[in-house]
Amino acid sequence: KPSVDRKNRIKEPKNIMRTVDPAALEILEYTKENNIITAFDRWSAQQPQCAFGYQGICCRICFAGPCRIKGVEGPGSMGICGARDYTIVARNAIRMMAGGCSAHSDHGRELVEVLYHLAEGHAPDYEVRDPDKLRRVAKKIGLEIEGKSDLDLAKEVAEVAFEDYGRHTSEGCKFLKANICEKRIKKYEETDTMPRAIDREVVEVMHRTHVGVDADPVNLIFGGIKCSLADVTGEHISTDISDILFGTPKPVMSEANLGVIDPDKVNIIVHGHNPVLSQMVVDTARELEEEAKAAGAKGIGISGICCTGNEVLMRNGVPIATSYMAQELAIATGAIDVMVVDVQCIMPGLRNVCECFNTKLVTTMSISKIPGSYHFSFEDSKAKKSAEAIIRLAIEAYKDRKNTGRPVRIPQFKNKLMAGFSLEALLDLFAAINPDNPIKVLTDAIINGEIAGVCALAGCNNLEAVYEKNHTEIVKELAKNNVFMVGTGCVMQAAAKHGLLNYEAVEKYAGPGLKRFIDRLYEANKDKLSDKLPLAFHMGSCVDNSRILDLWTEMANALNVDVPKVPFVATAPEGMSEKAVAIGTWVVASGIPCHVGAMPPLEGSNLVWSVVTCIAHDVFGGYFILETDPQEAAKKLLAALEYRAWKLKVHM
Ligand code: XCC
Repeated sequence: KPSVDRKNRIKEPKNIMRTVDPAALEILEYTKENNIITAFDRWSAQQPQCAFGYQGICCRICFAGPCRIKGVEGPGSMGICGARDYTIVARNAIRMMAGGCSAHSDHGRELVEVLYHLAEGHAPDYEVRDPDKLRRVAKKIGLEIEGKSDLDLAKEVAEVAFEDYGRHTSEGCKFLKANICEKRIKKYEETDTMPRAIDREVVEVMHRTHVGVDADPVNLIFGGIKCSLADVTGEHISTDISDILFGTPKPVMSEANLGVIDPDKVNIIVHGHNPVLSQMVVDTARELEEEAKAAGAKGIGISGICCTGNEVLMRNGVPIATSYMAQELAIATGAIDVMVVDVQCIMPGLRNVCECFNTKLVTTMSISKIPGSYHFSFEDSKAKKSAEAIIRLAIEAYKDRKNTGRPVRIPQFKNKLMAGFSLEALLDLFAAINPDNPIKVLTDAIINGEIAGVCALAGCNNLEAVYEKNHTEIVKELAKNNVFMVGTGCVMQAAAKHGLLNYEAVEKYAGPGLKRFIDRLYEANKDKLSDKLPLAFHMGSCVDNSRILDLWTEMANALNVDVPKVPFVATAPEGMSEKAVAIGTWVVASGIPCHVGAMPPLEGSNLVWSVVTCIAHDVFGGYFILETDPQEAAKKLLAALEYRAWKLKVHM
């Protein structure tokens, strides 16, 4: 069991500043003085949180309840229907997986629709920016590519992706099977966890968790694993089609933290997840730069929050304003004219903060509206027009901000970063050393002991931990111990904000082997890089965890082993969302040890706890490490890597 001290956690004083981010601390002081309520205050107000919910033993699936599990014996130890703790915990957990799968995959569906509409001539503002990627993806999913135009091929790729959402036969999702190794395909077929179609697996989870259906916790969890593998299918579709439409990322320099905001620019924050919107805003802003200048501004300043921020960082070097938990604090700088949002991780609490500073909050998706905000419907047939309207709204808001002389406060904290490491970009770096077998550069470095292995950094912010403390401590500890790190999502925004995505961090924190490895990579590539390489390699948004799956698949194939033998681990130091639950589950089902640093609601059932932390290992080779102490977590991740690397060398 992890070192969770729940009693201490809930006794923490109300005014505690729960972050190590100096910019957030500065703004939190201001919001406190001015009674502006943010997530940090709401977190305190929620304490102590309901212990039943916290442990996953509150059942609200039917309204005969809510039922809570009290004790281990007698009628109170079961729900009204007789459901035991293990059934309730497992049902709640797999419903979270279905929620995560829905979010990632519906985001993917939007992209498939844009690609399809583009091929049909109905999305004139979009184009195929990476035809090579289109051809690589088409080939991988089994399409004939010779003699076909980009648009014809785009339509065929979109059609296969649509099938992955709604196939009625059981051969398995093509975007999954095309990207995993043979042994994993066999494993999923044997364990009946190969997803048939994305929508189908979500529906099946909702069905089997309905009152009076599946009560077997192991059977429930296997259903959740199948749905989580549907989740990674949707993520892969999202990544592949984003690259086709907007370009496959290459190394790019930028900056992160609230200091990137320039009060003399028309400031727009893009927030949410879908590049269909954010990329269009970025492209259109370039064209409307003169209008902003005519209004007296230095230009248009776009910065990003959450994963849509990561999308435009990766492809355009758009700076990161902050990560999920500090989204309201960015508004409280007073310098943001418009925040434009699409889907996921957008706090409804933003609206009140925007009101305090006259920031225009603009929603764009019909499924994601916030009372009191502006809504500009964003359809792919008129995407550019909507983007123009949003930018002109920002220019008007800027004029108003300057005319009224509203004060701004921008904490002077920002750090340089290098991002843009798609799998293609990473392999390209390796290819400069070994053009015939690029991935061998990485696997050889592990076998000869130069680096300890690879760790994927992923996931959100959760105030259960001190904001961004787990992220930064784990990165530093793994670096010291020569772990090569790749990552996605808000953890990489945290790393960037704290100066961990640049070469200075290599000099400061990398162990000798890791430093030698990163230096060697740089030396072989310095002609094409504008700066030295970073301590950790930013691979994109959360759907781009699919790039990380591709990385361990490449490594497993190069080593001629199944994934559970690859010295590869993952961590979500401050996991929070349903999407994180789905990701963690397919990571484990891939055969990777996966640490989570904020406690998921599983503690109410010893049986489920042992399934996810132990039995999963026997079946899939991966398992969860649930550990809230970042130093302990780093030790456990390092031990897992050491064991795998040792075994690998013994069998070489
Ligand atoms: Fe949301 Fe993707 Fe989590 Fe950040 S990492 S809090 S899910 S934005 Ni995806």
